[in-house]
Amino acid sequence: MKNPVTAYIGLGSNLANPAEQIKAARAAIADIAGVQELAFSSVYRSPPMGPQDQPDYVNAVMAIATELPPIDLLRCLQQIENEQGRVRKAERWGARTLDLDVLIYGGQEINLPDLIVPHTGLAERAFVLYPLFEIAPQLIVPGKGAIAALLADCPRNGLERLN
Ligand code: ATP
Ligand code: 5RX
Ligand code: CA
Ligand code: CA
Ligand code: CA
Repeated sequence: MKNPVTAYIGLGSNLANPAEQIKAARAAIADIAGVQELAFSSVYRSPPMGPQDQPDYVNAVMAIATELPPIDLLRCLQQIENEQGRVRKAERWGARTLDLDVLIYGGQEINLPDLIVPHTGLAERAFVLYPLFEIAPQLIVPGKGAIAALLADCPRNGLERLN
C-alpha cells in the first residue's frame, strides 16, 4: 500500500441482529480495495442517544490503513450501509441496520459539504470514545486533544461491553 493513512471507523446498528450486522460490516470494510484492518475494538451495547424511541445500539470502532482519499472512503462505507439494508427515513437519527462513520482520518481536519472529520459528535459520545480508547489509547484527536482526556470527561451512560 502506498502512503497509507490510519483512519478510524465507527460502526453502529440497532436493527436486524445488530451484532451480526457489525460482524458483516467488519468483513466488508476489510474487503475494500485500498483498505486493510489494523485493529477492532470490543463490541458494546448502549441505550440510544438522541431520539430514545428505538432499540438499544451495538457499537464498535475499527482502525484501518487506507490509501483511499477520505471522500472515496466515505462513499465505500455508504455503499456497505446500503448493501446491508439501510433505509433512510424522514426522521433524523432513526433506527438503522448499519451506520458507518469516518471518525478520524490521519491527522487531518476535513470540512467538506458531505464529510466533517474528526466526526462532529466524537467527543461527547461514550459509544465512540470507549471503544476508540481501547484500540488507540495514545491517540490525539485532531483539534480536540488526547483521547484519554476526552474519555475522562465522558460518563459511560449505560455503555456495556459485550465481548
Ligand atoms: P451522526 O453523524 O450525528 O452520527 P448519523 O450517523 O445518523 O448521525 P447519517 O444519516 O448516517 O447521520 O449521515 C448524514 C450525513 O452525514 C451523510 O450523508 C454524510 O454525508 C454526512 N457526514 C459528514 N461527516 C461524516 C463523517 N465523518 N462520517 C460519515 N458521514 C458523515
Ligand atoms: C444524535 C448521537 C444525538 C448522539 C446521535 C447512535 C446524540 C446513538 C449510536 C447509540 C445515534 C446520532 N446511540 N444515537 N449508538 N447513533 N448508543 O450509534 S443517532 Cl446526543
Ligand atoms: Ca482490503
Ligand atoms: Ca453516526
Ligand atoms: Ca452516519
